[in-house]
Amino acid sequence: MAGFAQHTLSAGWSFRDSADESPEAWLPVPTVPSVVQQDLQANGKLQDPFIGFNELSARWVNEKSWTYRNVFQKPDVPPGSAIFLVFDGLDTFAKVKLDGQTILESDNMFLAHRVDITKLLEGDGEHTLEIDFDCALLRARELRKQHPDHKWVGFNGDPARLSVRKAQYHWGWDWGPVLMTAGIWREVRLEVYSARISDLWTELELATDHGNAQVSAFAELETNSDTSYKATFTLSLYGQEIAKAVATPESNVAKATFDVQNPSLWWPNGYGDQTLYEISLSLEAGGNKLHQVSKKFGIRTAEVVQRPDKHGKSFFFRINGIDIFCGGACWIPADSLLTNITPERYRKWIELMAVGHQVMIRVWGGGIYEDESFYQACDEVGIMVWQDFMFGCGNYPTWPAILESIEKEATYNVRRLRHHPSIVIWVGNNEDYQVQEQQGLTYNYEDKDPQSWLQTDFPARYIYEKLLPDVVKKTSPSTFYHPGSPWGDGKISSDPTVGDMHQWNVWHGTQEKYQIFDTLGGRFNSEFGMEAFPHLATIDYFVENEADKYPQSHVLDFHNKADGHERRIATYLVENLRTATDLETYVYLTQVVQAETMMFGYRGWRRQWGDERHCGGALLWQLNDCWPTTSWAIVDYFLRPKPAFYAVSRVLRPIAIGVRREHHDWSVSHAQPPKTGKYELWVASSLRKELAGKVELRFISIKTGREIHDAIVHENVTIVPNGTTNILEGVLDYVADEPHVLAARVWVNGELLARDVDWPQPFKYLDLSDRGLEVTRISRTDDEQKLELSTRKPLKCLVFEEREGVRVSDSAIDLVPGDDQIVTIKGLRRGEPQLKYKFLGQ
Ligand code: BMA
Repeated sequence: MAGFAQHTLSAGWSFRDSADESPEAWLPVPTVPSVVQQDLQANGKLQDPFIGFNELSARWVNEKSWTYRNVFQKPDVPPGSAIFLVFDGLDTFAKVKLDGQTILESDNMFLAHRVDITKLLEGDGEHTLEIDFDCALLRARELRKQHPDHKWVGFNGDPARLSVRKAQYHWGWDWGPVLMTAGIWREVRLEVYSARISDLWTELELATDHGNAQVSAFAELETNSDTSYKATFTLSLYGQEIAKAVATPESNVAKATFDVQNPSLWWPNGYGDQTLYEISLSLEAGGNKLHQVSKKFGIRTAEVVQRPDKHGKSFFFRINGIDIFCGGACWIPADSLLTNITPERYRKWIELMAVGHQVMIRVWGGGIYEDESFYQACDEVGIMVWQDFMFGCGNYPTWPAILESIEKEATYNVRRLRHHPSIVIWVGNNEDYQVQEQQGLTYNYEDKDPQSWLQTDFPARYIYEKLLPDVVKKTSPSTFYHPGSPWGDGKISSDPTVGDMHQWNVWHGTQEKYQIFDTLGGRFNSEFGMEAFPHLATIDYFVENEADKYPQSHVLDFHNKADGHERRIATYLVENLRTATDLETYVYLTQVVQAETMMFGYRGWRRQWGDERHCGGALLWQLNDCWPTTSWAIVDYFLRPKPAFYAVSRVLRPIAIGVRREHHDWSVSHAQPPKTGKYELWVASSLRKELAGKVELRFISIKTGREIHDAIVHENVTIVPNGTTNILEGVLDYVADEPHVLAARVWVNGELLARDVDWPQPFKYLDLSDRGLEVTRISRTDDEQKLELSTRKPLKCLVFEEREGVRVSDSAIDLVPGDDQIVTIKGLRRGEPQLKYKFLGQ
């Protein structure tokens, strides 16, 4: 018997508009996987839709159907083997024909397919594969029309999208263009085999003392009943085999159990190693090796702790018995054209998170179940994944065929991803319960009969509270399932005492001041955000005319899809900063606002972690962009971090210090200065050891740079592990004092570990001219230099230019006299111009 062979069908494709049957209509496809917009661009039929207003001139593509064709040679098929055509993903309404015969029809882009084509390929030689992709935009509208009784409501994109199992952001979102892709978006190949390992997975039991782990390995096989097989499982660590077990498969299942003594555990970044074990299975018959499959997995436990406490009911993650404050970000697909994203680009995104001390990423429900390489990077770097199922911002329909498709989709994707130690939670949807609440759709928590939910005007409750949890329980039983983001045990989804919460009353909603962000949080803040412009270099990419490079230009507005963005950005700018009209300064100012907003949120929520896990984590909206745009992203489409990235990174360091004065709302008090006010100082630690530290607080005049009081120094402070140490409280005498900053630092064993500077608010009232900044290069090698920053007077938010290939160790820096800071710049070659920088009031 012959072994498993595969032939990727990436070359030799052509495509055409399905309606154009002329022979000249066929155009070459550079490579598959691809989507039609890419292929049209490659043929000069479409301009880069990310530039200028090109999105509009690409609209015609959205309304067409497309046909892809490949003529291939029949591969060698040894006797006893069958031949399968395998698709890892088709986007979306696809009819697949082989030599004119329909062999597959699919309407769900999140599914893979496998078709036995042995019979059809009986004749040798060439065969023609043709795939018609019907227009998803129009099909969605038809489906909607066919179901007039359903309430088609939601936010973002045409509500007809709810009828189609295709990435929902393709219909346009409040950060993304309408680009309806179509095509073979994941690998397609021929597989030839007599027997196959169709799945391989492990289930783990880790002893509470972590002294040993039982690893049960399972495999599902496709075999012939009249052959006897041998299945050999191998367990390895760092490429070395550590155990082996031979099993005789029974009814297409093989199983082995390993006892691993003193296992090396998988930990999130910053908490320990990201050890990955490898399980492989080799299938043999009659001395022939038929197929081999390997998977990497981690040994760890992951829990979501929900227990009653003084704040309500907790919601936090515990990994290997350690409570972990989940500072991180929400993730959207990294491109509107998904096939643009390479494994290297995924890797860069995930590595950037680790640099920023983030430990959790939330794969948001309006995108896709991500590529294998995304989760692999998360496993290796130690970023925990909060994985939504792909439903977002709508009232989803539940006719029988769509429910069946959803069940297949969920089962396929949970099976595909269940070995990744990074995935610690599956979540039913994004904000669909908010749609239910806002639209007054039926939801009676006490009604526990799933069939009855299907009869209501919110039938998708059946998906989130019956279908999906059943799939997770069956397929990945040790992974926690949560019905929605946000969701709070059937209470209103904005309840701050239970479950997770999306806090949009800064920016959207009531547009609260960002200075009070921490008071608006819940038990786990899985979304909150503030927009900022992307970097100038990114703007240069999509704004073609110099004349359009001003903050409110038509094309810049076009590259901001958020409702009311002008007035929201303007509100936060006008409330806080002296505004500007030149683009460069304007970009910078919006970024200062975003950095401050994120800092105020994270800093306070991390402090609350120490108060009985009042806040279990914070995932900002959003890490990334799918095209060059103004959005809530803290890193823009070209992976250029905005200042907020650095602000968040500082607040999430293993040891962080916080100092803040009481909020005084200047606008409601008619701009009268406060007469008095408290301040507080604390240290947050995510380390497992108790530490002894030294803490210092200085009071420095903004006008003169001199200290207006003696500094307060506390030697030998005990810093509690994995929590918050409240160190100081005091009262500021505003009448006697001149405007001053509170500058705090903490040292452990003589090493300066963290700083924080608290400023009087708002910045617009402060005179920040004449700061006396000095930037001195103190060392340089071929690709690294160190700059020393010093100042005569307190300075706010010094931001370095972001340049391709150049990394700065810190940016968005607050600097005070007597505390010089050193910044390392990597990747800047000799002879290249120095990085430009900007600070507030410059
Ligand atoms: C959240 C997300 C997205 C949206 C964002 C900004 O609620 O779930 O739907 O892009 O708000 O409005």
